[in-house]
Amino acid sequence: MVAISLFYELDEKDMEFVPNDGKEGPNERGFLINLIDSPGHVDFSSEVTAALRVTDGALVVVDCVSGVCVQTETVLRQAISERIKPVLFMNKMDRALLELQLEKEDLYQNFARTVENVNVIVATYADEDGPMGNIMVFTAIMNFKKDETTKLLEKLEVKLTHEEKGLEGKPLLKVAMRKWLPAGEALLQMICTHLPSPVTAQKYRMELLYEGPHDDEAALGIKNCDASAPLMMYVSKMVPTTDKGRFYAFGRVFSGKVGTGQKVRIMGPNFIPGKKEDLYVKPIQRTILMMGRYIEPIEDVPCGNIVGLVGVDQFLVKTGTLTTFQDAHNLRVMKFSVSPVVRVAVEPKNPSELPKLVEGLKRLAKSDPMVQCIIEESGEHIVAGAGELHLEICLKDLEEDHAGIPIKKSDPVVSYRETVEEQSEITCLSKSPNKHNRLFMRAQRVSCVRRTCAPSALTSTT
Ligand SMILES: Nc1nc2c(ncn2[C@@H]2O[C@H](COP(=O)(O)OP(=O)(O)OP(=O)(O)O)[C@@H](O)[C@H]2O)c(=O)[nH]1
Ligand SMILES: [Mg+2]
Repeated sequence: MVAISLFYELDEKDMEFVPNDGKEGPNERGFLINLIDSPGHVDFSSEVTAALRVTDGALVVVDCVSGVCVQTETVLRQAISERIKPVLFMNKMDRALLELQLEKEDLYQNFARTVENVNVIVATYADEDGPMGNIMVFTAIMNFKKDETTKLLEKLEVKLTHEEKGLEGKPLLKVAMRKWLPAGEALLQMICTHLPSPVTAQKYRMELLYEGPHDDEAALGIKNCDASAPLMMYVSKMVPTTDKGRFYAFGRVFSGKVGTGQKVRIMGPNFIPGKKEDLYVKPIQRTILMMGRYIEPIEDVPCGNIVGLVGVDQFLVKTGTLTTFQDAHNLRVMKFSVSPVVRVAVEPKNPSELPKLVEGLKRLAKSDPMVQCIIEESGEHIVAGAGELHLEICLKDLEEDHAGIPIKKSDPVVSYRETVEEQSEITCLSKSPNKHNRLFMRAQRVSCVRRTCAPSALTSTT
């Protein structure tokens, strides 16, 4: 995960597209954008969950050659269930043009299909009248014909230098695209005009985020994104620091302000209001801003922003709520779309290094939102991850980084946690992508003696 904070100023003429937050007077043209990059592979979708919790909008990038894939659907579903507004960005236009050599019409159909597929997913998972109901989709579409290039470029008011006019093919396309639709510019404009500000988003996100009564001081502070209300912050991820074995507690301030030296209540996921379990009251050692690979110290950070905290990692395992409000309840724990079902037993190659392994496992557990490090009754140390790739990366980190010792690993084992108990009551229907085939499906229990094909499927062509 990489986070960065950017400042962007919209042109005066673009300001009319920015919805007003209900504030008096004209909107300001400057925008502070907190950007978090998360991996796309399904094994790491817990990283997506952790990033979604602390943002209000999602920039979903779809490669226009591959189109909408399973993972696009997963990410969109996750975003919508957290009431995160998605916008679509299609990239790799150049590949569609240069490698696939698609004709105008095919190209258009290709792009239109991606947009349609995304809209179908959004319509499937969003409430009719909820805040996700009306999604703006921004697409950059272009149809190029080599012979018409000059005319087209004139029309688009793309001015080329004398040297650039001599280019052709891919280099020319690159220059023209950069001038016509510079990706960075287009992205930032889209973010500023279509994604909600924290003031807008927290109004409808509070009821999903807060476990306590929806009218207490914390709830109102979150709902109104009020910097003068008590602090409510959610830590969604522990980010390793350069100081070996230590982590920044990374999260979002939803209400009030967090600052260096401030005394806060640190509440883990098992905290119950009124009890002392999973609760620490400690000062914040330092607050920092994540700037890609670098960090910058910052005195305090008001609600609506993401921040890293130094010194909190000792009191939280992976996630938690920080507050200055005595009666605050927890911010709701994140709901992951994957579970740690692939398990491997680990032991040190050299038995005397067991303490290092145990310490390493603790660090590994902290560093990843999903991974579980368990000690079985037999004394075996188990590492459980969301998939084989996820486990492989975790074990590599454990060996090279967290424990720093050679490790023996068993083969991965998948524990099945779900099964079909009885025949399903309803038949589900699905259509193939070209909509010509209908698939009807019912689940039923597989008998132990007779191994039949479990889901009975029936296909008909319409
Ligand atoms: N031709 C072409 N290649 C692109 C374009 N955009 C990105 N790429 C290439 O696609 C590859 C993958 O890009 P990444 O940014 O790593 O993709 P990602 O989605 O972040 O991947 P993960 O983080 O692993 O999920 C890189 O080699 C990029 O250079 C584009 O518009 N055209
Ligand atoms: Mg990436």
